[in-house]
Amino acid sequence: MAFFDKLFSGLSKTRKQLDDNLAEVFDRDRIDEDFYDDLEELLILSDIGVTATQNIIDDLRRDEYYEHIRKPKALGMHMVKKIEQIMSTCESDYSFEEKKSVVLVVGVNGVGKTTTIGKLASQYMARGRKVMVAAADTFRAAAQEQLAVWAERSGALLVAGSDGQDPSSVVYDAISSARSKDIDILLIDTAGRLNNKKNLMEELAKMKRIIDREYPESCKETLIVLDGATGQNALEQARQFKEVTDVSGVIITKLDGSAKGGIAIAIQSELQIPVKYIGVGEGIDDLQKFDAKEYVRALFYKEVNDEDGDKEQ
Ligand SMILES: Nc1nc2c(ncn2[C@@H]2O[C@H](COP(=O)(O)OP(=O)(O)OP(=O)(O)O)[C@@H](O)[C@H]2O)c(=O)[nH]1
Ligand SMILES: [Mg+2]
Repeated sequence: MAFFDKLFSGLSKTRKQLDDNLAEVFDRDRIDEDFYDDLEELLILSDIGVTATQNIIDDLRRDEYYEHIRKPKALGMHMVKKIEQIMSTCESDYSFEEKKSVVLVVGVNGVGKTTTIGKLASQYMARGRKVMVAAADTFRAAAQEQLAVWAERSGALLVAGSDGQDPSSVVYDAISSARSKDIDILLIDTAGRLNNKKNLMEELAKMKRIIDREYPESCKETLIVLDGATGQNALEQARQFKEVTDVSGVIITKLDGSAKGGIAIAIQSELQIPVKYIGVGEGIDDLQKFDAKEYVRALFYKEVNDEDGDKEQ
């Protein structure tokens, strides 16, 4: 199945709940307080979140007034366009891919960090970049092996620590190896769980310090991986990681399952961190750069394809 089709079917639950009801609201003949109330409720239910919803509604009220939008349908199309704009990434969001960079991949356990690193490594290798992956998840015994499999599959070099080794020392070793081997992109896999959350966060901060100290001239990227099926929890996780470290991008995985599709919008508007990649499955090609246009098309199918909104019937 093509990437878009997986995304489209993964978001079907959200779309059914959101899009069908939106169609009813946008089909009304006037814009009034009921219209805004109902729209607000629908957006919040789809996991777009209170803050993002509030921003969207405020924007719509302003644009209705200043741009003299009179028809609910026109305002609906306007809303979708706005969301697409909010979600659009810039080219510079991916500039690290073309430089010498260190990418720290963080997130709670089970969200898909190791798998995502494997997919990224494969894709960068296929584009001719020299890639190294570092297994700084020394907490879980199987973690190193799992990354080793991906390294083998992608052809990326692997630096692994021993079980229980200080993760920061693995990072240290990986950086010196990456520098001596002229590696382009170093991807660092981290543990999703330590004995407690405080340790996890402290460990991350320490790894960041090592990267800054040992490889100051590199382009530094911290990507947080979030499971798209966990809705508002994912937002909360992103918030917590953002408190302790500069997160430069978000990766939302598992958008092929019964994902709560609005969560990407919530994260972008509440935390102002761009969603850079999305995952829609376990295969190498099931990770792609986030495409705001496709995402919006998958989520608001009826609003976007008003004339031929029959794909789902
Ligand atoms: N359906 C689906 N499954 C995924 C996706 N990404 C990862 N997974 C699966 O999610 C499970 C957990 O993935 P891991 O990569 O091991 O997650 P992790 O964050 O490294 O987990 P820890 O190392 O325990 O913290 C695996 O079974 C993956 O195959 C995705 O986009 N879609
Ligand atoms: Mg892992």
